[in-house]
Amino acid sequence: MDEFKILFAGPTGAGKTTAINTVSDVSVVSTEVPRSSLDTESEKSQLIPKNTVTIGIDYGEFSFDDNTRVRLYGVPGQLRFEFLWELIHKGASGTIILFDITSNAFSDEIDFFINRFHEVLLTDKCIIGISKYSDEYSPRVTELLDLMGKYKVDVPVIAVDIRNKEDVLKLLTMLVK
Ligand SMILES: Nc1nc2c(ncn2[C@@H]2O[C@H](COP(=O)(O)OP(=O)(O)OP(=O)(O)O)[C@@H](O)[C@H]2O)c(=O)[nH]1
Ligand SMILES: [Mg+2]
Repeated sequence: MDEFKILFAGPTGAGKTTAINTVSDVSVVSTEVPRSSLDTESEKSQLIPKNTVTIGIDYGEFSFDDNTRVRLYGVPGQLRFEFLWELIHKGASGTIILFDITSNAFSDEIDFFINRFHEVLLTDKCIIGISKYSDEYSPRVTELLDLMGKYKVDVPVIAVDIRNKEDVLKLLTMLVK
């Protein structure tokens, strides 16, 4: 049996929890709680902040076939849980960093995460996923690609609807095959 550990990282609201729920074959272990006053990041990034946030880890599994299983881990996007990121990244065979292209804090988010995950982006199998994409946001993709160039990061950047199983599987396939 080939087993892969895939980490979903990225800012709050990018879609990490949704992505894992979209593809998991097993019921997802989730640590969602109602948003609290501590969660100021959602207010900065989302016009209408989502109701719940992850405060622990998301865990799900997906089997491509009898011999290939992927274990999916999502971390909380908020900075007050940053200490969990390295811990959960340990032993990962691939990392997916998701960004919400519509976020009001997009520039700050890409800058922070490209730097925070710089070592991972240079050494691991990684993909950057763009959620909530529409053509009006194409200048933001250019901004991201420019930033990646500045930091010598060369990984695929893919627009996905993380609510769509085929889209999330496309990301997983690129990391495990
Ligand atoms: N309209 C729209 N909504 C989307 C799209 N992609 C994701 N969403 C929504 O965006 C939200 C993402 O929320 P989560 O999956 O909880 O985000 P998260 O990255 O886990 O956030 P934290 O746990 O707080 O770090 C969900 O409500 C999704 O349904 C899209 O393409 N269009
Ligand atoms: Mg989450």
